[in-house]
Amino acid sequence: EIIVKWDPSNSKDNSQSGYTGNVYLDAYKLDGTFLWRIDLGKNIRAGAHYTQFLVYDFDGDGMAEVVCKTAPGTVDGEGGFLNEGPAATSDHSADYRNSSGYILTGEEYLTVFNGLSGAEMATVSYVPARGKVSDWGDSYGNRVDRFLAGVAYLDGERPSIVMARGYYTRAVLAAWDCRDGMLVPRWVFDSKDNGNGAYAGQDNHQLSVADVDGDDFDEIIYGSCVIDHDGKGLHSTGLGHGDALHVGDLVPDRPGLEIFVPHESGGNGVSLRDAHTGEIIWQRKNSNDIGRGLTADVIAEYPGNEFWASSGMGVYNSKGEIVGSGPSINHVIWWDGDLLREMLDGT
Ligand SMILES: [Ca+2]
Ligand SMILES: [Ca+2]
Ligand SMILES: [Ca+2]
Ligand SMILES: [Ca+2]
Repeated sequence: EIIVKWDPSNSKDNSQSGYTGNVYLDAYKLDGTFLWRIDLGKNIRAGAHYTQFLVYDFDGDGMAEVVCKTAPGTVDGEGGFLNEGPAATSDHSADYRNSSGYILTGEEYLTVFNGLSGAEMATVSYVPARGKVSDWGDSYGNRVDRFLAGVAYLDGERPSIVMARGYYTRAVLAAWDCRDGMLVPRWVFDSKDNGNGAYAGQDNHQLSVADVDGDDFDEIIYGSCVIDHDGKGLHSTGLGHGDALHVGDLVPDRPGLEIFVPHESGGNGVSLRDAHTGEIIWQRKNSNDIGRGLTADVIAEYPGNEFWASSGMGVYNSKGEIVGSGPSINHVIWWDGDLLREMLDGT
């Protein structure tokens, strides 16, 4: 099966005001047969940063569930309004959109849906609540609604749901397990909590999941910081927000995994760091917003991966030495059957 998120043609980036149409999640068989539609309703805005949905077998029954943020007015795949947990008392006719099209009031939920039918299984209040909009970096509603999500084996055996809010300032990650038709909280990490200040403002437009310390439990790579499997901070470099990140055994002759991030500000350029300790292996500074960065093994004569980024930053080998310039920066692919990768762009 395939799950498709339909954004309306008037979908908006968070930075742009205006009303948007409804967002749908549709399920199809691979032969195109339509299975069900979830209509997120008028109180979920359409745009790239609002709906991060996960499709995975979280409860271990052999079939995938669908998890995403929902609101009063959301209709499940069987055609009914949400009615579990806090949604049992929702006013589904409420319209929380303000005159600029932002949704800065009203209840926010997290719902798990049955993958076979699209039926609501469980709904809980979204963690964290939006609280004061300006706590997230602005008062008009851009940064409060930056959401990320991922699947992680936090206990080393079964998959957990990780839902996150905020990355320019305050950052909160909430881990949930789906057990016996319920959403069970596992932990919450909040950069506002005592001792977590170094973790504010460090995240990217995405997160990654990897076991960076080799204990068989997954960690969350949250841009320039990493959250341990138990919901505690593991490290933060303080190099701040970036638009891309890559984690893996990028430098094979060095033990463990490495993380490559291009950074947006502070002249921080690009950094390669130890994924466990956060130790900077090398950094190349640049005064620009480095909006693109990519890594892959593309040159055989240098061991391991090469690294490149926008603003004319060139291609570096794993030691951080310049070895080339200018390939495209969006995607790489194994195209011609050897172990070196090729560029994929403009698709
Ligand atoms: Ca399942
Ligand atoms: Ca681990
Ligand atoms: Ca390595
Ligand atoms: Ca290489």
